[in-house]
Amino acid sequence: MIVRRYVVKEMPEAVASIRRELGQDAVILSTRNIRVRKWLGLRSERRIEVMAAAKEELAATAGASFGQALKRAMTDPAAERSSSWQEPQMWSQLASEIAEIKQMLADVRTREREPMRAEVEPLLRWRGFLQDEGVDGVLADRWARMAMDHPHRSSSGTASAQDLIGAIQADLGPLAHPSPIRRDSRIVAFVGPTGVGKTTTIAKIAALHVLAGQRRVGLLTTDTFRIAAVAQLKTYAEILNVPIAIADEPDEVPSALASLAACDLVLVDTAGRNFLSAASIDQIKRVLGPVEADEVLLVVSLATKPADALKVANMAKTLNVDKFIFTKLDETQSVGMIPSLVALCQTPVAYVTTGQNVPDDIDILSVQDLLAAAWKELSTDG
Ligand SMILES: Nc1nc2c(ncn2[C@@H]2O[C@H](COP(=O)(O)OP(=O)(O)O)[C@@H](O)[C@H]2O)c(=O)[nH]1
Ligand SMILES: [Mg+2]
Repeated sequence: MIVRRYVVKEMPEAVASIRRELGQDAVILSTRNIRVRKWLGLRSERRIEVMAAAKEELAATAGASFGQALKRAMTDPAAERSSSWQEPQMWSQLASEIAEIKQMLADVRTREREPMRAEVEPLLRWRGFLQDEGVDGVLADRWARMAMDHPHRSSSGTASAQDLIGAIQADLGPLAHPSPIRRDSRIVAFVGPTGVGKTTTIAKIAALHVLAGQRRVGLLTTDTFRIAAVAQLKTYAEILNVPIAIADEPDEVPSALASLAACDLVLVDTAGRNFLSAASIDQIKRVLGPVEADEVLLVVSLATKPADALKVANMAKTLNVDKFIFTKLDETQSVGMIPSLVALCQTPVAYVTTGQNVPDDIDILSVQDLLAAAWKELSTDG
């Protein structure tokens, strides 16, 4: 709908202009007498204001763009804004036309975006997978992009586990590989929050070494905080028939270690502490000093919230942690915490534990193994 305002001296003059500019089917909407100022407002003259509308022209301009029609209406001196635009009928027609144009624009945009979506679909799927697994958001984004940008992507159209895991492996380098206790390490200390499975994991590792029969294993506990904790390790020592030493205080550690001099692998249990407290970390540090461990393993439960696990790992930095042990894989559906912590702390994984059974429920797994299993599970579920 085109509405134009004509200001004329006589009505025939307006009719002629309307027919010429808006066509034969234009309709006159209203007429009224007005006064227009002349000579810098000193004089005024009588005029007739005529509002006219052309439906035909609407059809013509609809073929052109809305922008062009609007521009023409705005720049055309004959098309001044008029009060008759406020007529409800016209407003509603205009509103419905604007809604129609908006819809057309939205359709065009959607069509433009579609090929783009198909192109980034693998990126979205990889990122979604990692985030669902509990990988830190920034890392999930980084790894999904790396998989996208990999020059030798195996399947350019689809999101394959191989491409994503390959990208993560490339980013982590040697840290992606499992890093169990070294052959040349004699004293290995286990630290971590309360109840994560330190003592149970020590029992598993001790049992595997006893079964392998290659190293003489000894146990040292500094966890005398709870009577039950000492009893727990003593029970395992008895079952495995390995020597055990107990150090109540840090200054008792050297003599306890001396009693295990015949052992070529000493596993040191420590009291579980609140790792979010700096004072607790200091206490562990005091115990670890005289232990002089060849390796310090931080035990983290996969049943912990990823954000809390990251805080624990950050707090543990001052303990010179060499490796992680992730416990309770059987109690979680998501493994994202593992690559996240490995990348953020630049620390590899020694073992992953998968249940309460000693010694069976422990594994040496790479980040790739864990992610591949998680992806497979997701595909089977889906
Ligand atoms: N489900 C499950 N439970 C575990 C695992 N490892 C240890 N636990 C259990 O966690 C609880 C605490 O273990 P414990 O070794 O005493 O923890 P600590 O306080 O860190 O020494 C015990 O009930 C263990 O049986 C695991 O891998 N999976
Ligand atoms: Mg314990």
